[in-house]
Amino acid sequence: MRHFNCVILAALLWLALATPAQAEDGYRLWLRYDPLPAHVRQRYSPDATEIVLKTNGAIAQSAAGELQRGLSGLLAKQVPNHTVVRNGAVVIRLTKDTALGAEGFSIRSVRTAGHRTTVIEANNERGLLYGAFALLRRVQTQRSIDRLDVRERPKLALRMLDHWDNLNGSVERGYAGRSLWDWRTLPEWKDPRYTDYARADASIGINSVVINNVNTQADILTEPYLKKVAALADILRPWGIRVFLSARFSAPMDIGGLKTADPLDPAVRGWWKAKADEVYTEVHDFGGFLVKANSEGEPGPQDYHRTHVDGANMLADALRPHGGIVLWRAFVYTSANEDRAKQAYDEFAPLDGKFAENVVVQIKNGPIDFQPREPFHPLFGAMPHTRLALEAQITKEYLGFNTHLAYLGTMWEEVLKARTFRPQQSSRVTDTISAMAGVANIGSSRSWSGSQFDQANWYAFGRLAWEPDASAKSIAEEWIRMAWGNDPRVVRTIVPMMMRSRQAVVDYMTPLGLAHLMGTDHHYGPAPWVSDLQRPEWNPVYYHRADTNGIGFDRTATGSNAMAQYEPKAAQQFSGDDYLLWFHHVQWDQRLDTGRTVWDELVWRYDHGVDEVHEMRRDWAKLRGSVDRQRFDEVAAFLAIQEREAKWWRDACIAYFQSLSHRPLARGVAPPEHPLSYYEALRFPYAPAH
Ligand code: BDP
Repeated sequence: MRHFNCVILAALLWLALATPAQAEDGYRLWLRYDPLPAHVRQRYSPDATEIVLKTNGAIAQSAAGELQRGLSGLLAKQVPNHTVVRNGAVVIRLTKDTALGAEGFSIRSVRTAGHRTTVIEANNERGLLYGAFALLRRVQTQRSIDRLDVRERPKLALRMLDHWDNLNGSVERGYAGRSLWDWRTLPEWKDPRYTDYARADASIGINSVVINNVNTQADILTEPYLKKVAALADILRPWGIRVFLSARFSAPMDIGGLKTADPLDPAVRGWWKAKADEVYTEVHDFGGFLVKANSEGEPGPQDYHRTHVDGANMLADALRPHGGIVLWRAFVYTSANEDRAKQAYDEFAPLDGKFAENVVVQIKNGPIDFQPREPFHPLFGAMPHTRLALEAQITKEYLGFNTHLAYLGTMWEEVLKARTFRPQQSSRVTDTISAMAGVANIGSSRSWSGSQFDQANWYAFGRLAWEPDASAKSIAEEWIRMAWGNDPRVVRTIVPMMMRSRQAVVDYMTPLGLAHLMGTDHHYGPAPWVSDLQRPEWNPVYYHRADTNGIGFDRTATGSNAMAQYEPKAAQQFSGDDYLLWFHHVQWDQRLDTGRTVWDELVWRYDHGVDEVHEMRRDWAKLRGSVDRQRFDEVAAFLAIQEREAKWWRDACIAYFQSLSHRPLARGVAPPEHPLSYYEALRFPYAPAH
């Protein structure tokens, strides 16, 4: 009996040691702070022994608290807060160093009163916070903190997440559960998760958050909601984050009882002024309004024959006394007779210089709508006298939702570094913007983003908004080290998976510059055959223009001439196959540089995309046992879904395009699994988030 008890005890002990206290589910994001291996910890042993905070604002306290938490975890020892400086102290203090700007920081190894210390300095507390996270990042990725002399400042002043969260708790195009914000229990209940969210944002330099959907109800501007917004603002503020709201242009009518929302009507202008005053009494550092106007049926100034300038400047006037700004979106397309890709440029370029100085025009990365690949939006560089924001979509509405692994760092790098050749010869997209806004991929899911790898897109967005010249590859590596650990084999395996992943999606969904072939409304899966929707530009056939002779949208001078919206030299960047069918209608038999005909190349790319996913699966399988079990399994399962859906895309698109091209498949190419009619008949009434 005694022996039996001992065996049970031993078994229990083994179980307790072998099972982690809490399975890894991704909740901790990249802020995992698990102890580094002992021999690595050694390297940091003379440093980081205590935190000395020389200033006492709330944001600085967040910085010190996070450092204490992070260093204690990583170095597996208590790193206390102290008031006196001793050997190894991390000192956090304000300074006056104009070169660091409002949010920059320095981290230096210096001797303070004979002691060896690491000093984080900034002109204001937000810089201290970013400096603290930068130091933690170094330790977490096992870089030296010896002899440091680091100086950083963000290139863009406004680094923003746009949540498309609705007041009923759903998230438009959200694949990560419900909204983070629980409007029913706010303002009383301040879910600790809000603070974890703020920490994650701050760690990558996000300083602004729009908390509600661009397609919004005006109710968010009523008193009860403003109280809830104020509670959220209080939680986000110590992490350097300002709250913005999407404002519905018709609010003066919807909730104000006015008969019009005409921006030149004195009563309307008065209403917005009073509303702005009210918002600022609730949230003294409120950021401003984001507006989707006269876009996809949303109300706007054109309803009253006024211009975007009239609308934006009216709101700018109301916010100006308080230091607020207006983010006015340029996502517009209304004319059935004009190429959709041209319309935003045609409407906004002539308005350059007319917007108030506290208006920022927010432009999607490409001229259509967050497609897997688009050329950069021609408005970048075309409005030199207007502040511009680049809007990217972090949530992968058009890139396989949360179950497809697609690292978007490479996509954003492509657009940010694209050369506009205006206003200067040397200009790139990044030189033409003062802000970046990312449509968030965050929700109530335990992993925040609905998948482990979609966290990388949140991370990369913030890091690129801080430093748009950073390389997507180094950001990927940094994230992997923080989220999956520093094991060189893990890093070596995941970096190429991530770096190739977005091109794989392009290839199995919309290769060679195709766009918008997704299912109607929900955008789940392929539907290139759809041609019966009310407006021409809602139909995939509008975009690919395939028939028996050829395929592609002619946007050269013989077609819509959208090409002319770019500087001629900039347009040269689109001469490769990646943009072929975006700008040209070509014959199926035309031969490309690859030696294949357009038809064969199209099929080759579809196949290649599927092959790439197959390889990602194979590479991931090699990591079994090298990363924690739960996250490993989730990624493996999602990659299996991705491969199945990639094949579905490939098969459906080849079946459809072959029904038009009437060309045979090259030797060795597998025919689609089912006839075209099978794919056409698929229905998805429960596809998420639309
Ligand atoms: C489209 C989305 C739609 C958004 C719209 C926008 O499908 O849900 O409302 O963008 O950006 O891509 O306003």
